[in-house]
Amino acid sequence: SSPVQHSSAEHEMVVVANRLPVDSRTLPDGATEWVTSPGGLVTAMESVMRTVDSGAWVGWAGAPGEAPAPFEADGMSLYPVRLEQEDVERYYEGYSNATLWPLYHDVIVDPEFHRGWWDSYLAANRRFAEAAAPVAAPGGTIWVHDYQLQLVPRMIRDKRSDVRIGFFNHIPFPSVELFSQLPKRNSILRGLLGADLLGFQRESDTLNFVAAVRKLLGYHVDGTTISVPGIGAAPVREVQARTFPISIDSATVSELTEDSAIRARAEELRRDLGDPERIVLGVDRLDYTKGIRHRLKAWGELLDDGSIDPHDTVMIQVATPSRERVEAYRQLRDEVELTVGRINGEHAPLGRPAVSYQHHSFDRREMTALFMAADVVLVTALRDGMNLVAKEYVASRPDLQGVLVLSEFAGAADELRAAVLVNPHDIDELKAAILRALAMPAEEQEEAMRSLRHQVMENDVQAWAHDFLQQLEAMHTPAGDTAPA
Ligand code: ADQ
Repeated sequence: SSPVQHSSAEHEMVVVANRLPVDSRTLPDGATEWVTSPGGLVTAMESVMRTVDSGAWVGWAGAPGEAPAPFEADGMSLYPVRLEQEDVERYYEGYSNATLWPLYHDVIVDPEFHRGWWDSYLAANRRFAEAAAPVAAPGGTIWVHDYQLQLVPRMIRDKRSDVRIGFFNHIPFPSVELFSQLPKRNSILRGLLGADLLGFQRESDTLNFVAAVRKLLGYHVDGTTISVPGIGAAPVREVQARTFPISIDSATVSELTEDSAIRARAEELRRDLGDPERIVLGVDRLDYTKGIRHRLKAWGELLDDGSIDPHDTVMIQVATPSRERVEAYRQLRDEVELTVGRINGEHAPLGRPAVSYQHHSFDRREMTALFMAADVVLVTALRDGMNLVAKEYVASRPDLQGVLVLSEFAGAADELRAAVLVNPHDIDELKAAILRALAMPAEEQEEAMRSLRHQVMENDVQAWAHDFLQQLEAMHTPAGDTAPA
């Protein structure tokens, strides 16, 4: 790939994430075209990037091997990081998704520990840091995202003492007892503490992190201020750990519901399902943290004991393909598909499903139509940093109808108190919650949905990003005004 022109690459704001916000598409003539992937983070950063003169995004372009040369997209400079096939297997599928992911989600499946994976995580993190450090302007801001890149803040700090460094963890941070299992746990903590501001989804995550720092590193902690001792004669640095619950682009989602084609599609969806009285919907990446098995178990039992009549109530389960090369995900897919097959075999009326199972992706418009058609949405995560599906459903219901059943173990439960909150491990409780949601009178739905909407519309992803960056700005005056030679 062609080299980055460091001297000319001085960006006030640099985002570092595992993935770039674009996907490549090969055109008929063999050329590559880049298409923006409209994730929540991209949306959040768009509004931030508009307020700075020049923004950059550092990340992997999604294909192993040689990285494309830096390029411009949507008014941002994109700096692709190279990952070889072996890095993808060890750093990404291995240490990130088979070690950290299960451990940080309270060991729903056993985390795997392999020394080779750690070496690869370290090397890949270094590559991201080396790509990010030179592109920030003197005194600029670098915002690092998520569990794949926990060593990056410190690595950047070692090269650039003049920049502000923020880190946001999108997934939970586990209790110190669980975190202590992690080989190289102290390196992870020290890596994170290279940042000036560390953001977490819920208050309990922030407290867990601070407790781990206190217990495992023995650093002085005063509330959420952590004193990181300097090496040698270097002064003590103060690092803040705070809570910033992420959100969605609420207004855009809500406005989509006014689109007449999407409204028509919502009605058509119901007709296609045989015009049931009730539609119950689940939307998740096919991930063991999402509690899909628990949900199907509850649903199957409700059909078995006759509490739900499949002639008038249909469940749609959208399960986006995810991490299909990781063993636990293959196994989950098999189990989910077996269970759906069994439920349909036993309960589906001729010619229509009891559970309509969709193992593919939908675009935003189709997703909005689904939310508009759904009388009940089930979010039954066993552990989830936030869960944006819960917020998307609320934003899709300006009509103030529909019921959200929400797991206490999703970060969203801290804010969405008017949902029907459940412990998804308790199948009886989950069944009762589903029945309660299905029976909820319109006025009660309206009251709950009004309160939920107030929360989601007021606190959107733009506000989240601005809040984080404002606090980062406020807490740290960069040491020098010039980048090191
Ligand atoms: P995820 O684990 O991916 O995110 P979530 O917050 O629910 O979980 O976000 C999933 C997104 O993908 C939603 O916007 C949803 O609409 C979309 N999606 C799901 N299935 C889809 C499909 N079939 N087609 C199209 N879109 C689909 C991680 C953490 C979360 C945290 C987010 C953001 O695990 O806890 O909320 O990051 O920080």
